[in-house]
Amino acid sequence: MYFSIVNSYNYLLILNTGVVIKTTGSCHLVKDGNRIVRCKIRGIFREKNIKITNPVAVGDNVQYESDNHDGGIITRIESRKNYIIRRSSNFSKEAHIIASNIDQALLMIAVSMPETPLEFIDRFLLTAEAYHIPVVLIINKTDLITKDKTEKLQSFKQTYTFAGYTCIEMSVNEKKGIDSLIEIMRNKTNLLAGNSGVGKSSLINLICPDMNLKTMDISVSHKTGKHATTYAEMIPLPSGGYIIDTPGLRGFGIVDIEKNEIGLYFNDIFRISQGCSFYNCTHIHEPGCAVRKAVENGILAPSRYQSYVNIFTDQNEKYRTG
Ligand SMILES: Nc1nc2c(ncn2[C@@H]2O[C@H](COP(=O)(O)OP(=O)(O)OP(=O)(O)O)[C@@H](O)[C@H]2O)c(=O)[nH]1
Ligand SMILES: [Mg+2]
Ligand SMILES: [Zn+2]
Repeated sequence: MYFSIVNSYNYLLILNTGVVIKTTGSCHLVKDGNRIVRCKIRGIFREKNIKITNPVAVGDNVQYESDNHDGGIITRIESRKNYIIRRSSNFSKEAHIIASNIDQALLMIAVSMPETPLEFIDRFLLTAEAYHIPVVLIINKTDLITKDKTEKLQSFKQTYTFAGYTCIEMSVNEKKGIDSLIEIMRNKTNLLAGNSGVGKSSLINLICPDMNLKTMDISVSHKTGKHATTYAEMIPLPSGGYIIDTPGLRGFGIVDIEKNEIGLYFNDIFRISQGCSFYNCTHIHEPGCAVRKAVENGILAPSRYQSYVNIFTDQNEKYRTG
């Protein structure tokens, strides 16, 4: 899209606008109607306290200048409705915006091959809640769930349904669970995130057969330490809306959330905390804590409480690293 304004010097300035669908280092692909323009950026775009490693993120609405068909220069990033951000590495003051302006995040996990750590899930959910982004959990690779893992799957679903999340069981290999997800995604911009190897790109290849995204057997990725997907990319859905494929995450470092806010964004803990004796209860040591009591009574999953404590006390470095 473009619109023109007449500036004070009385000549016509053409402003092109579009949305960033892929960024690979210094080159950003901007979708402007049916045109895709390769853009660079001019100047430095800054976020508040933290250094952002990628000033332009997939999903950004931008203005760009272009005087030919080959490329353009991004001159402005419109303010973001929301974004998912994580700290790039431990002890680092740098952060990475995974994607912006999203309607919904889909967190894909697997019960095995590779098993997704629960604290990783809770860290992701906390960040999404803090930015008011709804999350749907996709449990992929259900074809690999053996009898001894069935109980684990049930308890997982119970934990996260109690926390207020929709859980979809899926097997991309057996084409199960796809239709209900397509309905949930319709006409929305959906971010697809999760550990490397859970099957994100495989899912998109199934839904959007023309895409042919690169996927990798996890025995290969384990051996080489490589991810199949290296850059986030926004892809149109045949049923309307978009899905954003992202490179696998190892950990999820939390950015910009105050300690006293953590309990507000764990939906289950927040609900239960209404019964704590102290209004500012941290649920760590205070008497009359309804949250600790709920764990003792089997109402709140111990893993949810443990994730809360680890994030609150800034422990468990394993999941803070990029
Ligand atoms: N058994 C089984 N394997 C699956 C399923 N879905 C995907 N896979 C396999 O899992 C491996 C990894 O899949 P990818 O789609 O590359 O995973 P990804 O999440 O995109 O990984 P990154 O791009 O590295 O983040 C591939 O060998 C897929 O064939 C499934 O439902 N069941
Ligand atoms: Mg991938
Ligand atoms: Zn409490």
